Amino acid sequence: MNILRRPAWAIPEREATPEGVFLNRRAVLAAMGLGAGLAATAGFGVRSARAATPIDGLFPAKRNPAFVLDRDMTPEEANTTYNNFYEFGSSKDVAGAARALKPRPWTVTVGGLVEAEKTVDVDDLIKAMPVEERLYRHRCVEAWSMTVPWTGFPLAALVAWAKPTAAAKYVRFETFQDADVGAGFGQFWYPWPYVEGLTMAEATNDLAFMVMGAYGKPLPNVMGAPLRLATPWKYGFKSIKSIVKVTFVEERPVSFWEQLQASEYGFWANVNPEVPHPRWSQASERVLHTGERVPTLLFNGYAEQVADLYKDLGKEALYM
Ligand SMILES: Nc1nc2c(c(=O)[nH]1)N[C@H]1C(S)=C(S)[C@@H](COP(=O)(O)O)O[C@H]1N2
Ligand SMILES: [Mo]
Repeated sequence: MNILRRPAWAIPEREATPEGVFLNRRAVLAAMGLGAGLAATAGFGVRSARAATPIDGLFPAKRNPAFVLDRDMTPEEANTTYNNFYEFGSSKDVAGAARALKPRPWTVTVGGLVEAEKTVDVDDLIKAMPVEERLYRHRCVEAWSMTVPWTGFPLAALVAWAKPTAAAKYVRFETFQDADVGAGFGQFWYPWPYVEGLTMAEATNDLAFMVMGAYGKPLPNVMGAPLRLATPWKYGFKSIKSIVKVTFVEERPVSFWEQLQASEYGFWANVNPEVPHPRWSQASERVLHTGERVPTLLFNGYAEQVADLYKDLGKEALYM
């Protein structure tokens, strides 16, 4: 059994889900030199609800040891049953509705102020990138938090691949929009599609991470399959899910939440315990699953990596 490279955050055997069983079987087959595709066709009792994907072979990715956490990993079960994904409704219980999302085949268009616009299959894009695993904190603006083992690649690598021109000042991200897939699109007062943006300096900071997996396998729909962003020093709404477009632009993008309520949700949205939301304190947060209350940290604990990005922007509303 020692060929099962069980990651440290893995749940105890007795709590293993069918997916966990599937993952371990694939690890065995991989160790034997057999691919996941062969496993599926050879009838090795694949009981997972999750369909095989062209990126299954990238898991488990090597963990980047630079990212260590001060708290336990949020159990996967907790993470996939309490989500914000307004395309599927405004409750936290959207995992069932998100099954309607078809994350493959999926294309991503990378364009705007670039040498040449490219529309690529998401898996071809992922396979061209330096994939690794990182343990990140995540702080929702609603004052709850979680910790996640993400698999992905630095956004900086995507930026380099896109070859933006000198005129590019911001990166704008857009989520899919399809009223046949998500009931949320019927809520006409929301400014669909979901849009987010970063400055070029933020996008090329090492912390900005494009995510295609979590808990050692491809992203579940409800967490933003097949490709999302993770900007852990900012409030969670910046971490846009199910991305179809990445556009390099000169003008600052107006994000989904900013369009909806600019007095409460700004462009920068950096975590700061000393700057309250207009309707609640941001001084502490409720840890998902444990329910524990812990103090919130400046830049969600990532000040060392990102504080410099903001040192000359004093007049901006950096923390909302
Ligand atoms: N497209 C899209 N992206 C989104 C959201 C959303 O509703 N739609 N919610 C955001 C918010 S508020 C949070 S806290 C995180 C939640 O990510 P999770 O469900 O993986 O925990 O996704 C962010 N990205
Ligand atoms: Mo959030």
